[in-house]
Amino acid sequence: MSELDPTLDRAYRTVLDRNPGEAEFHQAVREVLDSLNRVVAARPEYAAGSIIERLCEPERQLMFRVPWTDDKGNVHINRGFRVEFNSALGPYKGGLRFHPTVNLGIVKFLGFEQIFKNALTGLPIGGGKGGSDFDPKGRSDAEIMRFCQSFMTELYRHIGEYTDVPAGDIGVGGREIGYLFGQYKRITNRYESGVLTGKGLAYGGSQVRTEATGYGTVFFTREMLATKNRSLSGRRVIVSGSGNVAIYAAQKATQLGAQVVACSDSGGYVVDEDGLDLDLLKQIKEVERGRLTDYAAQRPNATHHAEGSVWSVPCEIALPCATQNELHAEDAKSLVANGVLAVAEGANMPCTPDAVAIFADNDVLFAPGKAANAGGVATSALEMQQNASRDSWHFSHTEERLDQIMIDLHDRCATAADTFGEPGNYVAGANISSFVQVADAMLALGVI
Ligand code: NDP
Ligand code: 2IT
Repeated sequence: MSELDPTLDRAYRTVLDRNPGEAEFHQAVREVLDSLNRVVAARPEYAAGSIIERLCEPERQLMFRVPWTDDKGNVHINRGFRVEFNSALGPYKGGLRFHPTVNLGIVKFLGFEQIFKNALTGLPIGGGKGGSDFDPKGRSDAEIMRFCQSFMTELYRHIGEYTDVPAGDIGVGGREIGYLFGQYKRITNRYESGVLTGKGLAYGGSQVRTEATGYGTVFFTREMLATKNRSLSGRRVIVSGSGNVAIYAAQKATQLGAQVVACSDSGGYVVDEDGLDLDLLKQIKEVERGRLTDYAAQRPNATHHAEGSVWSVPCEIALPCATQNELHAEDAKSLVANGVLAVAEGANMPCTPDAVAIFADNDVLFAPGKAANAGGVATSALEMQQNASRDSWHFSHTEERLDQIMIDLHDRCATAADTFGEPGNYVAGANISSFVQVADAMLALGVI
């Protein structure tokens, strides 16, 4: 952490005082403010307009009760959230997370990150996030449907294609978006395709949205490596997680000639020196909703490790794609000792600040999540574009659009880093470039 300029320091202290106990939110705010000393010095109008204070206070925060009945007739009460953080650039946009660890601080950290990520895409979307502490693990399809219907029965009044457009995140994929969209349509009596993204291809979804976050992370990694005249071909890669982002990061890395040798879930990790069998992984994770122990049982050369860290396995490219603060300083040290060249965050804030500092000190190429995983929300914006024009694009065209968005996004971060005297620092580049865009829009819109 650097010393903050007095304007930034004041704003940060207000965030700490006003949001007690929200450690992840504090961490996400601090990470952005740490990049902004030179920006606020160069642009005094930001301080004069209290832009930092305004940015750190969500425009609207919603919390609501979600009652639902399980298959045995027991009534459960979960908590639902939607934080509509900033709409300077467009309607609030960001995913819904269903996981027992979800609380207001988690949703605020994710919503805050989303403001800057969405700005980086170059597309007209503001930032928001939501979810619930509901645990989908082990629940039947009927229970998931009832939960989603109850969740939407409150959420529907707050969202809309011009207001707030949710999508998926941890625990929310195509199945959940289908149930949420169905309930929205039923309650409102409107076929408003653009109110949710990540929809199925049969009813207004976009090609490549399922693959987009993982693919985009690998496209960004390819661009970073290219600045050092390197490529992904022949590289040893590790992903963490084995959900939506991890699977499609592994798939694109494999398509570009890399060998993906390990992945993880909350029960441990597998190492498969033959390269992950992605058809098998998809079958287990997407269709059967099984565990990595099932994968290891079906691959003779794969080993499952219930203890320890996936980051102890040697690799040249590390793609953390599971959850926040999953890669610690000790992990970063072992990655560096094993010769890692590049780390790109497919997940949101998976590397702790100490880990990021270790990568920087050792000249490891490092892409922060708000840049590296922006391909998912960017393709959501392409889905909104297709819905608005009542059109649907082919896979290859949509993938080309995503690829170009990630190339431009990489260049935007690299250029901002150069301009502010930090060449190669993608953290600074991503934060500065997106902050300036959002701040200028906020100034233009007046004190609102
Ligand atoms: P999924 O639910 O599809 O998969 C999540 C994966 O991470 C699972 O393998 C899960 O293991 C693991 N995981 C989740 N929480 C924990 C935990 N607390 N400890 C250990 N492992 C955990 O989610 P996604 O792939 O969609 O999301 C992964 C990350 O990517 C998140 O940080 C998300 O915010 C981010 N992201 C997602 C985008 C998207 O479009 N989906 C876009 C941009 C970022 P298990 O099954 O055992 O729980
Ligand atoms: O963190 C993210 O960017 C997402 N979960 C995707 C958000 C979206 O609106 O597609």
